[in-house]
Amino acid sequence: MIRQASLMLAAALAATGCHPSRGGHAAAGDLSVTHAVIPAPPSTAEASAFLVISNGGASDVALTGALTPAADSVLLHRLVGGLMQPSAPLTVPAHGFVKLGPGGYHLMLEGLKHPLAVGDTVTLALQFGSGAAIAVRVPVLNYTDAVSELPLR
Ligand SMILES: [Cu+2]
Repeated sequence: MIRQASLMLAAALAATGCHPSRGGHAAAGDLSVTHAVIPAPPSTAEASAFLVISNGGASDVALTGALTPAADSVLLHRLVGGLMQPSAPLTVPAHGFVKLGPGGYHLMLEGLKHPLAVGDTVTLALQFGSGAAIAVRVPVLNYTDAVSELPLR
């Protein structure tokens, strides 16, 4: 019976063209967040979050900020020449997407209220220039697992 159930699950997943993902996901209107992960940070003070934001609408939308109960603040950062820099609001193009991942943009959780470890879940509320907001529950995974949740491009 268990084997039959797992075969049925596999068939259902194949039918949706979707692989089981541990990354957090949520949507509001034309915007969706997928593949949201936090690599377990080596630091007790800060952590980075990776995710993909898709915009199904006809207008560009800017990611203007984010909040979490798990940290004092969340900043948009970009890696430039190996150094993290604060970034201006990030445009999610109409009918397009942006990926926040290693070597590029990421959300930086600064002033962690408590250390984050594998197995924890953090709620991130993303804020957009359109007034839209999306809250997504983001799992903390080890670095390799977190990065493997992200699409390759
Ligand atoms: Cu950073």
